[in-house]
Amino acid sequence: MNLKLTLRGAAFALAALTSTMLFIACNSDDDATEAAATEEPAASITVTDAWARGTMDVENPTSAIYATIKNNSEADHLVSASVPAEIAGKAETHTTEVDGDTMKMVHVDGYDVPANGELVLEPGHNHIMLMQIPEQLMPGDMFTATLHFEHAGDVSFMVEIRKMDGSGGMADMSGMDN
Ligand SMILES: [Cu+2]
Repeated sequence: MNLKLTLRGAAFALAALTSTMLFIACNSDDDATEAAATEEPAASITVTDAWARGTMDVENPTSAIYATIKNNSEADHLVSASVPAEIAGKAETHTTEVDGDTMKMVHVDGYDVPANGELVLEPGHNHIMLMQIPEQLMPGDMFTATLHFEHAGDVSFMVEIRKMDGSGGMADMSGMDN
């Protein structure tokens, strides 16, 4: 009898938990849609020349997003970035530091974007690091990424996957070993 009660209690708790989770999921979806709809007309931030390194034939692939971010408003801060789960499980704001004669990447707390200025994400400097990549990123493919700004909110844009050296074609794979 005790067991029956416990099972019923557990089932009830599970049902309650499931409905709470559904509610949260729906709620955050709505928020995202609203934010995108209200943020877009202002266009205080524009993202151009966005590309990511292809990962062809690499074990434990990583990649990075590079782009030019123009700010047509007051000073802002790029807080974080996100990409679809099928592209990468993790997107981090990184910079590259020179340590003696080696270069290393460090996770930074986002980047300042000057008023009416620009922030350039480029190889060897600031970049959005992509990790936990489930499938190789093939040059020529595209995906949508979103940058989260302190003031401008969410800005989504298309990212083109290119070869390691940033060119578009697939013939030259000479950049693979760095
Ligand atoms: Cu990195």
